[in-house]
Amino acid sequence: MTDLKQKLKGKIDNWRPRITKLVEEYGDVVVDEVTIEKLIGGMRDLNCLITDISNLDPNEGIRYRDYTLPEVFAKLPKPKGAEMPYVEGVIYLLLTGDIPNEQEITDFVDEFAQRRIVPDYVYEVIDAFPPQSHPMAIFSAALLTMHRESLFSKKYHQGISKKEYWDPMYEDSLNLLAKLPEIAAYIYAKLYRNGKFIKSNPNLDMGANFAHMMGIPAPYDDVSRLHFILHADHESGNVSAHTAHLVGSSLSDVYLSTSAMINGLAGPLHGLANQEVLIWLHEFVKKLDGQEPTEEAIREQVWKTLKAGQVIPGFGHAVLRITDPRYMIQREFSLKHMPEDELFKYVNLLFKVVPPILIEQGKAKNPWPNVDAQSGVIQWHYGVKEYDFYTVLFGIGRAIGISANLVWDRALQYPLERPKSLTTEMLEKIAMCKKGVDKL
Ligand code: NMX
Ligand code: MLT
Repeated sequence: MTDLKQKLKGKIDNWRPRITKLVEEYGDVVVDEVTIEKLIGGMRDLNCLITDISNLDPNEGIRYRDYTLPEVFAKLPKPKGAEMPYVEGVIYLLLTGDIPNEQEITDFVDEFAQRRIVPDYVYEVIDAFPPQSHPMAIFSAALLTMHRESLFSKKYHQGISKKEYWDPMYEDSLNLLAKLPEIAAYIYAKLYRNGKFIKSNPNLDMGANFAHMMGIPAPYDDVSRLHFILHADHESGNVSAHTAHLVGSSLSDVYLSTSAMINGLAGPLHGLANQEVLIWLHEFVKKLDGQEPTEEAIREQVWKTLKAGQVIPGFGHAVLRITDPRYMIQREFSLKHMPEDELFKYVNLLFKVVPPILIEQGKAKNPWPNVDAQSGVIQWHYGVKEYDFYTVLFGIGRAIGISANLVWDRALQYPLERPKSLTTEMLEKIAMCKKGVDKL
């Protein structure tokens, strides 16, 4: 057993009695109320999930294992000469709750690189997709195909004890995560580079290796590290994380669960918003036809979008009530590395102009930008101009949090997720009864 796995085992053994105690001694404690508004309104603000991997405070932003993002970036070890930490460090952190020391990260980076080889049939499946396919559909299918590699599935059918589920789940998770950059870079090469795929380099860390396979020089290695770390987790209620947890709760393996989460991430209200931001921006740039963007012109375009009944992509959030700290970190990176970028100038103006308009319109509960308002522009700057690929990059990052959750879900033996549903008539009857009226 590796040191990391041994450490994880110790943490799991210590954690299990806490969950048992909560259920056995405090199982009847009421945590939240289910109102009709919450039920019909997409369960917004309903406290009904459990995870220890990350937590989202509406007024602070995400914490990974209790570390704010600035703390994560300051504390995680970095490759020599790099501005951004090892992505492998955030995998370690989310799994164990610990910041790895130099020896631990070196061992883990080596172990991780050994897991990166992708079976040939995955490339064949990718090649079989028609060229017009969206990369998220290809990505999801590629992960689904690898279900046959699952150690968890194999052990389950051999009759492994429930207490041991987490172990093959952990192996599957690392095996899958290590292959994601390779699969994504291959999809990119197939769709946009006439199939010219650059083979991976096992001597590089995950971020540097991805930049190498994309054929983009430094600082794209740091851009990749930044991107994957920022997108790793956002507690458990977002569509991608919740999907993976739900699918995994039926004891589907990491491959099936991660493929499913990619499908949820591919919606325009969730991860696809990073692509939508670039589409929106480019329509506007085209309209201006070479003129410098002004606040007035942007205001007009924002109102036009809103009056057409559409959303402003990259703004608003279901939980956050401040500017997303992930936006701010990317903004600081952009101010440092690409302040003169044409599109960044637009993004800068949107940051100033959109929130007051959304406040004036009075609908969005959060008028501030989220992570997707900034991420695509950085990719664009460094040469990844095919914006339908951006959500694949989000997916690589998000798979990190997903798999840490799946390992711990199995370790703590969380059961099949199966809430009860009601009909409209039942809700009407409940409303009449609680309000003491005969008719609604
Ligand atoms: N532009 C215009 N209207 C908005 C926006 C926006 N950016 N954000 C919210 N609203 C509207 C929303 O459509 C709703 O309208 P209606 O009452 O007509 O249905 C109203 O404001 C209230 O919505 P909220 O309660 O503020 O937001 P909700 O929790 O339902 O949804 C989002 C959250 C993120 C789906 C929403 O803010 C949105 O559609 N944003 C644009 C898309 C986007 O950037 N998504 C990415 C989110 C981050 N991620 O990576 O997943
Ligand atoms: C995410 O990172 O998943 C998004 O910000 C959406 C969310 O948290 O609801």
